[in-house]
This record gives sequence, C-alpha cells and structure tokens, in this order.
Amino acid sequence: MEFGKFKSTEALNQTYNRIRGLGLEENICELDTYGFTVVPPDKVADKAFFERIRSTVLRLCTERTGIEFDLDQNGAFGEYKAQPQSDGQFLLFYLLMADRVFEEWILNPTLYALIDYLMRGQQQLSSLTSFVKWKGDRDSLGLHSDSPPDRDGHLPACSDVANAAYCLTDYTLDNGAIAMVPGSHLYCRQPQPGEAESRAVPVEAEAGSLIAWHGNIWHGAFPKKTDGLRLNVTSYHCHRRLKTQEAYQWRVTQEMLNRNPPEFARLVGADDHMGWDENGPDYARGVRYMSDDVKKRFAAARAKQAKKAA
Ligand SMILES: O=C(O)CCC(=O)C(=O)O
Ligand SMILES: [Fe+2]
Repeated sequence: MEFGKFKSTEALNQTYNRIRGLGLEENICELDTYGFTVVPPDKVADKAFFERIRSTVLRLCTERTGIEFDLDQNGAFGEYKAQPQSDGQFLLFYLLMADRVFEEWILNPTLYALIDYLMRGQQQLSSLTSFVKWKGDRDSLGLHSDSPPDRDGHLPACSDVANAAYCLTDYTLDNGAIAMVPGSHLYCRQPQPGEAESRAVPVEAEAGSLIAWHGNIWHGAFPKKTDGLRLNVTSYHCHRRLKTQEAYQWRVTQEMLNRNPPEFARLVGADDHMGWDENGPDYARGVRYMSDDVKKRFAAARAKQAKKAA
C-alpha cells in the first residue's frame, strides 16, 4: 500500500509528502494529539540563517526604541509606542515589510509544512511579529486560544488559525517559556479567565527551535524571572476566509512578489480578488499565482466540459 498518491486527495498529497520528506511525522502526531510541537533547530534552519534573523530582530528593537539592545541585557521601551506593552514586554510588528530575511522565513520549508498541514493548504499570513521580553511581573499566565471565537466563545474543530514561534533565545521555565495546556485544542472553546493554569506546562526549547501550535490550544506565558532578553519570530497564519491582522494584500510590492515563488504571493493574499473598488474584482490575480495542483484540477475540469460539449 502506497500513501501519498491517492487521486481523491490530490490537494493533500503534496502536504503529506512534504511532511515525510522533512521527517516531521512525529511533530504532526504531537500537533494532533497534544495541540503543539517543538521542532529541534537542525530541522528548522542553519546557524547562519538563525544568526541573520536574530541580529535583524535586535537591530529593529534598537531602531524602533532608540535604545541599544543586547541579548544579555534587559530591554526598555524608549521611544517605542506600539501597543500592547506590559511589564517587560513589547511586540515588534509588520516584520515582513522590514527586511528580506522575513520573506525567506515565511517560506522556510519546516514552518511552511507544519502550517500547511494544520490549515489544509488554506493559510495566509496574518501577522509576523516578535515578542520581545525581559524580566517582568505577570499576574497570570494569560491563557487564551489564538482562534477568534463565535458569539458564545465556541471554536471550530479545525485549526482556523495556526501559529509558530521561532525561538531566537532559549525557552526555559525561568526564562518565561510559552505555557501550553496539552490537549486543550480539542475543547473547541476559549478558556474562562484563570481556568486550567495549574495544568499548563512550560514549553522548554533551545534557541533555533520552532514551536508550532493548533489555533485552538490554550496557551500563554510564564513570567520571565532572569536577566537578558527572550526573543522570537511569531508567525501567525489564518484561513483565507478570515481578515489578516497585518495589511499585506494590497501593500506587498510587486518587487517582493517578483523575487519570490507563487507560494509567497498566496501567503500574502496577492492572489485574492476580494476588497475591490469601483472597478470590480480582478480575477486575474487568482490565476497569476495559482498552485500547480489547482491548475491541474482546473485543466481537468475544462477538458471534461469540452468532451461533454463535443
Ligand atoms: O510567548 C508568549 O508570550 C505567548 C505568545 C502568544 O500568545 C502568541 O504568540 O500567540
Ligand atoms: Fe497566543
């Protein structure tokens, strides 16, 4: 029996084969069972890429705050005003538009494969941010699901959003690791305030690891008790039918699209005709960056129609 080639799952075969090719089967099992996984650095990116993206995030910290940032020193807000800010934490936003290294990152094969699996190929990038943390107090773990709930707080069983943090420093309990409630993605609802805190576990991972999670899982963070920074690149994706947090669809430049493969264009909604003006929809956007398997399915449908008409 050979898996990966079934005719009825043409769209999924590629995802399946990608997962197997990268040796991520165990991670998929963890995602399905527990709602999160940790991929070790050697399956994510090489050291040179890691160093490049980390120094870029540090440079942006310095540029946006006006204060020199160093991994071993605690941070400060300086001139930086973007919200939310809390004790010992801010977020850097809109990283995709800040440096080309982030264009490379969203196409990273391991990140792409895990998100593609969770979102069944329907993902777009919602935001690319960095949580910048240093020593600070928290009065709770701040448990939440990343998926937007319906009116009554219910979540769909599928992963409507999926998230992944590329750890740029070690995550340990004392360093303010992300907190996960294993298996809570199956509850299909947001937690009540304060609920399940005692069941949350610290996700300990060395710098260079990728922590990925199902959109429904209850997660937050432990307080950072040590000196120095905790840094990441948080790669938040949502289903194509949802609004993105950051504005890419009409803002990503043609130059950015030209220098990247069609997967990039689809991730930033450059193939999406929604949001038109008085000129109406431009359906050509969808065709321009269509994936090979969708092209194949379209061609097969057209051929069938032509045969019928003949
Ligand atoms: O690492 C953290 O502080 C948790 C961040 C979080 O909730 C998220 O990235 O969705
Ligand atoms: Fe979150």
